[in-house]
Amino acid sequence: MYELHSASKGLVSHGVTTCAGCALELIFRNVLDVLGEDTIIVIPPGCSAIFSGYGKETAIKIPGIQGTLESTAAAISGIKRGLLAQGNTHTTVLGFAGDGATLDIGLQSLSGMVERNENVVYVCYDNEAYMNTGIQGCSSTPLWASTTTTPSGKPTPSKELVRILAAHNIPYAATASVAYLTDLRRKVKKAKETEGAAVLHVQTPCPTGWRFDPAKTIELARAAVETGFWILYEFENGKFIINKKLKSFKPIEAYIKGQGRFKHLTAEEIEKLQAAVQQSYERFVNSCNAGQ
Ligand SMILES: Cc1ncc(C[n+]2csc(CCOP(=O)(O)OP(=O)(O)O)c2C)c(N)n1
Ligand code: SF4
Ligand SMILES: [Mg+2]
Repeated sequence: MYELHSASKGLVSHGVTTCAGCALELIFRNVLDVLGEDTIIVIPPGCSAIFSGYGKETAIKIPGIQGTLESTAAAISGIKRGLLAQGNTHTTVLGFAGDGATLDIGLQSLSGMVERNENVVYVCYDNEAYMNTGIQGCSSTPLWASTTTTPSGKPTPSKELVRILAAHNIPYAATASVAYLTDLRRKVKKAKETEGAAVLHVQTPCPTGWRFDPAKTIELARAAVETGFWILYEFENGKFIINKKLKSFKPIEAYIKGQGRFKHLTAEEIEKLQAAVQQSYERFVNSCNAGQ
């Protein structure tokens, strides 16, 4: 177990605007706690922007701006270059963006940031849809999950951010989960210490969009890992490292039951989903073993 550092305990205020049970708050607090107050943050539109505040009010006690949905990676690159031009090599520049802002609308900007190997930290909190604007499906929405634009289930699987970035030969990228906070904090520290671009992809259970009991956030995040639905891994020095290898898979029901977005699935579809999740996990492990 760990405690938030007393020195930075106050970087996020106590009253915040997320829905009850939202994993975003936990991620925000832990990321800022590890990075510390010598950090500048850029946030695009989305739930994190509402979290960070509006008008003259803010929940975050570090300098930052709200940018556009497509340009977080470009904005943090520019801020970092500006600081370096002033001789400031110590300030961490952080992009904190949703999945729509990262995997869809901001992917081009992120690709450029990694290709240039900017010395910044980018965290994608992934609640698996455009939540802030009404739960529209996006490329991170999982196979067969229901959203307002895919009411009978999304017909395609989600993109794999870390693997896309590995194809850019990024110095450091990793997935993380709120059910494994020690692991998440270790990865944030590593990202901060990386010379060059570092990106974290954090699954972010969203009680409102996924339609589950807000008391179950951590339980659900853990079930995502134990069923093979969300794989905890890192890409470093050109190699993948799986942080939590599964000896057996928990039945997928442990993850999807209790989530309204999957409740339309028949028993046969649940079986197919189980098979798809396992296949995808095994393909990933095999590709790691083959050093790909
Ligand atoms: C180019 C552009 N298209 C659409 C919007 C409207 N918009 C604002 S927030 C948002 C949702 C962003 O989704 P995501 O990045 O996943 O964050 P979340 O709301 O899920 O936290 C959208 C579509 C916008 N601001 N800019
Ligand atoms: S919609 Fe989801 S991600 Fe957004 S604040 Fe509510 S619970 Fe959190
Ligand atoms: Mg989202």
